[in-house]
Amino acid sequence: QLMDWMVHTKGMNMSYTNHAIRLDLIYKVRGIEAAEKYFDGLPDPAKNHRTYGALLNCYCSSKKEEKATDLYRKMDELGISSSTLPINNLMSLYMKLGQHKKVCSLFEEMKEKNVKPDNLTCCILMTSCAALNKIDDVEQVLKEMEEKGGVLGWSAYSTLASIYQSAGLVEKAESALKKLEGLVQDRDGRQPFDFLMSLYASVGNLSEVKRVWGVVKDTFPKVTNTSYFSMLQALLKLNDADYMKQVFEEWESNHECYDVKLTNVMTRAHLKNGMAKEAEQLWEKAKEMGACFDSKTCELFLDHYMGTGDMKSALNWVENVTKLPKKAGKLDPDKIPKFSKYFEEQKDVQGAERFCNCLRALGCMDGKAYESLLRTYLAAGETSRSLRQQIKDDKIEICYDIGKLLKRLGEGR
Ligand SMILES: *[C@@H]1O[C@H](CO)[C@@H](O)[C@H](O)[C@H]1NC(C)=O
Ligand SMILES: *[C@@H]1O[C@H](CO)[C@@H](O)[C@H](O)[C@H]1NC(C)=O
Ligand SMILES: *[C@@H]1O[C@H](CO)[C@@H](O)[C@H](O)[C@H]1NC(C)=O
Ligand SMILES: *[C@@H]1O[C@H](CO)[C@@H](O)[C@H](O)[C@H]1NC(C)=O
Ligand SMILES: CC(=O)N[C@H]1CO[C@H](CO)[C@@H](O)[C@@H]1O
Repeated sequence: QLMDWMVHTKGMNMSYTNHAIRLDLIYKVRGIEAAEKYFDGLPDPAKNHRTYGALLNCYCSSKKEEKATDLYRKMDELGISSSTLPINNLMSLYMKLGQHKKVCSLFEEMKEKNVKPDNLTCCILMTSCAALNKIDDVEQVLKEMEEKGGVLGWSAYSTLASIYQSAGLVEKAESALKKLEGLVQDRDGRQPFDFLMSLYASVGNLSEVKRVWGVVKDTFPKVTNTSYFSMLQALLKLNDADYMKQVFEEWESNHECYDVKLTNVMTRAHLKNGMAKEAEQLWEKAKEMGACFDSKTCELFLDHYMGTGDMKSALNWVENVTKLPKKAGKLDPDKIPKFSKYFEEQKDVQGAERFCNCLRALGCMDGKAYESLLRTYLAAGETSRSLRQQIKDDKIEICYDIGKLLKRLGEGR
């Protein structure tokens, strides 16, 4: 809107860079076709490496392989394809599409054209070689880049470490992590440390996770929730419940904004260790602090209780789902028959009614749910005067099966 105003209202001339930025914005806001149209409408001198590059980026982001490849060839003909950014973009597209051989041949092309690879080129290439199961080639790529000097930053070694870890090469992964840490500079911020904790956890090295956590606390005046999140996730991977608790409590007593994501990690840990009561207490405490569970929380508890067959506690969490904001409040449809069956078998009318109230609140009360509710009444030998009316109120058709069940319950017309 601001750019539209600059051009149409203020009559300002756009620089070529502005055209490229605008193209990118148009793509993000209005989609690929609008971006194409904008590009086609540009005056010839504005169709340069920047705007071509921006359009190529749109094609790559939306995974339009053919259009991206064609455009790149066109840029080649115009002699404007020889720079790192467009080639990285295309490589990244091929990598995402699993066309790893094409990534490698683009790299060859890059060398022929004398284009300088950067961190990202290196990460994409290594990932593609690893996907082709060619660890030797990964090392070769890295060696080539190292020899060029000054190209690689910490991110290349984080990719390398994660490749080694996936391949089960723990020692090599650890030595890549040492290299990573050596390359971290002040301006890189906290992110490399989050990677370090996560990767050390993946190779199972608790003492290094704790050491890096110490570095984070010494280096930064404030530990962010993101860092706490990385640390808790790392400890969850290593299954160190005691230390997790210590870290969580430290955050709980220092936090500025309550972040339910952290409480969810802690919940996951408790449930994994069969400590449902502790997990519930976390949320009672969160409630006192004015925080509320989210849909992830409900899913964690529901899966846990349904897995252990504790359907009464599971029902509590279905009730909690109904308290979520409208959009988030959803119940996995596969779960519904399991509840219905349970209440029928238990002849638990009260539970079945509570469950149906939830379905109603979530907008998924239907004929099937009523059939089960009626069967539960029958099994329990109970009846209710208002069932037929309630079905009507819910605007559910009294089909043959429901009619039959109502009759057996002695509910006449
Ligand atoms: C835009 O460019 C045209 C032609 O180069 C020029 O006449 C005009 O004054 C410029 N307008 C502004 C607002 O710079
Ligand atoms: C990317 O490479 C440059 C050197 O070209 C390096 O200074 C920088 O730290 C690297 N970035 C990352 C995230 O590794
Ligand atoms: C963890 O890493 C440190 C430092 O690299 C190493 O000395 C130690 O043996 C490693 N521990 C495990 C359990 O792998
Ligand atoms: C950290 O907190 C902020 C604001 O409270 C939130 O937007 C962000 O998603 C949180 N980060 C993590 C990793 O949970
Ligand atoms: C954390 C939380 O609010 N849990 C509630 C889930 O629902 C049951 C039953 O409605 C309540 O007792 C819990 O307090």
